[in-house]
Amino acid sequence: MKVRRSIKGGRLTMDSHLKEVWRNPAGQDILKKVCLQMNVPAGVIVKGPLGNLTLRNLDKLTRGKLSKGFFDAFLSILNENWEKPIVQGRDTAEKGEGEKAAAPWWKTAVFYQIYPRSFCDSNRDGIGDLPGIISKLDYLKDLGVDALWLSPVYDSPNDDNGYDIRDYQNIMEEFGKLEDMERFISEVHKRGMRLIMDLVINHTSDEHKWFKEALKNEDSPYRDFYFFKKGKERPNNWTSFFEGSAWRYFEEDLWALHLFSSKQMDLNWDNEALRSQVISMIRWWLEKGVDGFRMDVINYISKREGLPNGDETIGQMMGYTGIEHYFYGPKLHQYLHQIRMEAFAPFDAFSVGETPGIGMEMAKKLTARSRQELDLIFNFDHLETPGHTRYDNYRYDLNYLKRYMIDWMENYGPQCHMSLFWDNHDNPRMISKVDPEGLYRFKLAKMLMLVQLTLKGTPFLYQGQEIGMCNQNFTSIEQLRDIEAKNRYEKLCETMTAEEAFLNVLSGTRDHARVPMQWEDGAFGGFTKGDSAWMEGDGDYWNCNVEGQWEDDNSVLQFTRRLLALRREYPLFGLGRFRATNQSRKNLFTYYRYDKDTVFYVECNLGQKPLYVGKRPGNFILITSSYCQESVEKMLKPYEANLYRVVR
Ligand code: ISL
Ligand code: CA
Repeated sequence: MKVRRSIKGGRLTMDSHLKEVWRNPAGQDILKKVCLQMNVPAGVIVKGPLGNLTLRNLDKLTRGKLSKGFFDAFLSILNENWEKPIVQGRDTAEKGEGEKAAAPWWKTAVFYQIYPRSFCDSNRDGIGDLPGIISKLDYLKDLGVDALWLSPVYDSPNDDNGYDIRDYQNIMEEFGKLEDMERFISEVHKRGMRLIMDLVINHTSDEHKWFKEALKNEDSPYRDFYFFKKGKERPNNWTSFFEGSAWRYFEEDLWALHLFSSKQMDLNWDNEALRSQVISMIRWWLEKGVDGFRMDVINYISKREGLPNGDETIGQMMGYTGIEHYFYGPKLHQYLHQIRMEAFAPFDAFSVGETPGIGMEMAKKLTARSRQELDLIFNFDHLETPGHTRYDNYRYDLNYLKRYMIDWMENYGPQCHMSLFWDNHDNPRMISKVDPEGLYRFKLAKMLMLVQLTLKGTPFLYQGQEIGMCNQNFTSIEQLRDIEAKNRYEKLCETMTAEEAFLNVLSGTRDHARVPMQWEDGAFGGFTKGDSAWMEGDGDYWNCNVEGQWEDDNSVLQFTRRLLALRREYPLFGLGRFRATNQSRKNLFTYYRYDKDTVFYVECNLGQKPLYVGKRPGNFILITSSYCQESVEKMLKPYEANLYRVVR
C-alpha cells in the first residue's frame, strides 16, 4: 500500500518527518518525553538534522526495537489531535492587562487539600470525619487559604479509600451524613472560603447499583455503562495500575475492565445515557453549593474503540500496558467539553483535572479558555526526576524542578494557568525526596513553600505541608493501609525477599502522606481522642505539630501564614509576569515576579552547600527569609530562600 506523504490534510504517516511530528501538540509532548528520558535536548529534533528523519527512518534506525504497535498507537494519537498547538497570546478569551479585571477567582486563590480519613476525628472511632473537619475550619481560615479540595467523602466500600464510589449522592457512613456535608458547605462559605469536591467518574465501585444491575442482567441498560466482554480468554493485555491484569473474571466467561483495583470498574463514556446520568449527578452537587471539582484521572475516560492490545514496548517503558489507548483517548476533548457546557458552565463552577501523562501542548488544549474544557490540570512530571519512578530510592535534584518550572512559566502561554503542587495523597512528601535524612527539614520546607507560593499559577497545599510533615519510618508491611502498596508488596514477594520487597514499597508508598494530621504533641497527635487510629505514623507529632508551630514565629507554619497573607495582598503572584535570572547556575534559582506597579525578587539556594551570590542592590528590601536573617556575606546558606521587594 502506498502511504500518503507527509502531513497532507493534517494527517501524519510513517513518511512524516520528525519536524512535522513536532508541530503536532501530542507529537511534541511525546517526543519531549522520550528525549527527556534519553537525556537529549529536545531542541535537537526541531533545529538539527534529526528533524529531517521520517518515522520510517527511525523505525529502521532502531532496528525494529520500536514495534509496529508503537508506531500505530503513536500515529493514531497524533492524527486524533492534528490541530495546531494553541499559540501564545492568540486566545481571544482574555489578554494582557484586561485579564486582571476579569480574572476568575481561582487564578489568585490558594487551595488546601484535605484527606478526610486523616484530618480530624470528632467521635473517637479513630477515623477522620466531616464534623472533625468543620471543627478545624477556623484554623484553615486563619492560615489564610482561599479554597478547600476535599478528597472523596461519598459512600464507598473503601477498597481505595473512597476512590471507589458506591453511591455518588450519599456520604460514607464513617464520615457522617449528607446533612453534615451540607453543613460543611455552608460553614466553608460562611468563612468566605470555597469548596471543591473530588469527582471520580472514570470508574465506580463494583458495589454501585449500576454495576450490580449490569452484572446480574445481560439485558440491563446498565450493561453498556461498563466494559463487559464475553470469552474464554482475557479480552486484551492491558494491565492495572494496582498490579495484574486490568480484567476481572466473573462467572460464565464474563470479564469486566478495571484500570485500578479489581473493585473499581471502568465506566464506558461512549454510552450517552451514562454521560447524561453523570452530568445530572454533578449538577445535583453544584445545586448544593459546591464550587467545583477536582476530576480524578479524567484524561482516562475515553478508551480507543475495540480496546486493542497495548504495545509491549510502551508497556515496558511506562510500566503499564495499554496506556496509549486511553491516556489521551479519541473523544477526550469532546466529553470534557460536554461536561463543561452541561454541568459546570451553568454554575460557573471550577474544574481541575487530574491528568497523568499529559504534556504541555496537550495541556494547552485541555485548559485554553476558548476551548471550554478544564480550568486547570494536574500532571506529575515534576514529581520525579528523569529516569526515576516513585518507587526508586533516590535523591531528588531540585535543579530539575527549577528547569521544569521555568519551562512552564515561559511556555505554557498567558491564556493558560498552572496548578502548583509538591505534595498530595498519592505521593511521598517532597521534602523527604530532596533531603531523605531530614538534615534541613524545616529550612527546606520553607524554601519549597516560598517557591510554591511565589510562582505564577494556583498553588495547592496538601494537609501537613504547612508544618513540614515528612515521610514516615514505617518498619513493617502491617503498618501500611494502601491497596496499591499492599498489592505491589505481594507481587514483589514472588521474586524477591520480603525485606527487599518492603524496602521497595517503602520508597514510594502513598501512605507516607496519609498518616493522621499532626495537631499537637499528645496521643495520636491530637487527631483522635479515642484509643486507636485507623493508621498510625511514627510518632513524629511529638516534635512537629500545629500547636507548637503556631506559637513559634520562626516555624514553617508562621512562615506559610505570612506568605499567604502577602499573596492575598498582591494578585500579581497569581497573575503577574515572571522572569528567571541565573538560569544556568547550578543550585541557584532566582526570578522576578512583577506587574506595572510592583516588583518582587526570589532567591533560593537549591542545595546543602553554601552558595555564592552577587551583591544585592540597595533597593532590594527583604520581605521574608527562610532563615531568621538573610545571609549578608553574599553566600546563601543551605536551602536559604529570600523574598525581596524591589523599590524603584
Ligand atoms: O500513581 C500513579 C502511578 O504510579 C497514578 O497512576 C495514580 O494512581 C493516578 O495519579 C491516579 O490517582 C487517582 O486515581 C486513583 C486513586 O487511587 C488515587 O488516589 C487518585 O488520586 C484511582 O481512583
Ligand atoms: Ca470519626
